[in-house]
Amino acid sequence: MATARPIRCDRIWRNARLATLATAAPGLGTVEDGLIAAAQGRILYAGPAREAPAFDAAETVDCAGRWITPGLIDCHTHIVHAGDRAHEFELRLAGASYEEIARAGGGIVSTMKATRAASEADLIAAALPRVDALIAEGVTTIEVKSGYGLTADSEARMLRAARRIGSARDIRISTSFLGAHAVPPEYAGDADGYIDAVIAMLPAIAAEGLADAVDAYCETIGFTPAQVERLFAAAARHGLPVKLHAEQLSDQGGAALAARHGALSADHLEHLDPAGVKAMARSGTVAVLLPGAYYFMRETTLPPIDLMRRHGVAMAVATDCNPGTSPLTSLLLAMNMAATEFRLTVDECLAGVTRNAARALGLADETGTLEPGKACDLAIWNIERPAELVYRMGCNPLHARVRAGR
Ligand code: DI6
Ligand code: FE
Repeated sequence: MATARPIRCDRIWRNARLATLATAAPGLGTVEDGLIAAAQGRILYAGPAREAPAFDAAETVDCAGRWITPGLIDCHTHIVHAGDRAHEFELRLAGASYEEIARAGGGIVSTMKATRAASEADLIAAALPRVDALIAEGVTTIEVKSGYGLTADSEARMLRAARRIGSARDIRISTSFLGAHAVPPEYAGDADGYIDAVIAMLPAIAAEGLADAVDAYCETIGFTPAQVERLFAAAARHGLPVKLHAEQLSDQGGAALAARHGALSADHLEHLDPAGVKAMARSGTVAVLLPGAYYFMRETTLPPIDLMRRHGVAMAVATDCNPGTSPLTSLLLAMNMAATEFRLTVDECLAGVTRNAARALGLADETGTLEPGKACDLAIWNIERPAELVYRMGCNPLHARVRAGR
């Protein structure tokens, strides 16, 4: 019988242990003696070397037994913003409350002022060191929200800056319009009027393709479910998927509202109730856990992790990188916090920054697992076992990062 001709490809990674996170595989979908082949930036094969077809590769990389995971995905960040809130951090250490700080012009409003005063180039320059910190840990996709401009021009400028980061660095950027982050001073006391203004921002943002999703902050200090409902209906009219900051400080029924709108994700969820868990399970809405904000704000109410497990709600883990409640630029440390504070398992943490994070961004067909047809986004690690990626704090064992096969 004629032997099959070798399949031409651009690159092969061999002599590697794979954590494929493959959709149907149990646990991490590990492969002991694995091989990955890629062509034109896409994965052709990822699996046991002994079962691989013959490849004729332009380049072969011997991984010397190192582990390979999918490139990491940080699916919830406010990484584009100007200024910082280090002074507030000192005030809080000295005993000031958030209300006192907010009344003194601190909080989101202080970041809003700095962001409104920044040019697009300033915003990019301020974000790049934070983006580079994530890239250094093997991150290949970052979600970036607006939400510190709170006017049509400044929100669009934030989203343009986010898009341009995807050109300034070899990184996939997913953007979320978060005009409904806080009520700006010019609308003080008129949250409904401001939601009308946010809805009026959508046509231009959609026409320019600036947002991949629409997000909102459903909270006592944010927007009510009724206001979020109006925004989500408008997002649907513009064909934009939605996601929601929900149940961070109280139970507003935000997650159930998000689930009713088929939201990609509901995020934070410390105060999520059983009805919300069931609604998310039914709609397939991903639970994005943000342990950095829980830790930094010294929260004490844990998200209902075990209930979400029992109902099969997919859980993701992200940094929530923002200057007020989670100035965190390490997704590895976010995984350690998710395990240490929220008791996620190692497998759940790794799925939370790969396969489930991709789902939270509507990118499940594009990235997040080592499977044929997906982008060849890889992280290659100097570790003996995957648990090391969650166990250590402040250590980065990345050996190499591959984005779209390069
Ligand atoms: N939840 C948060 O924790 C941040 N935004 C949000 O919706 C806070 C943002 C800030 O304090 O700058
Ligand atoms: Fe957030």
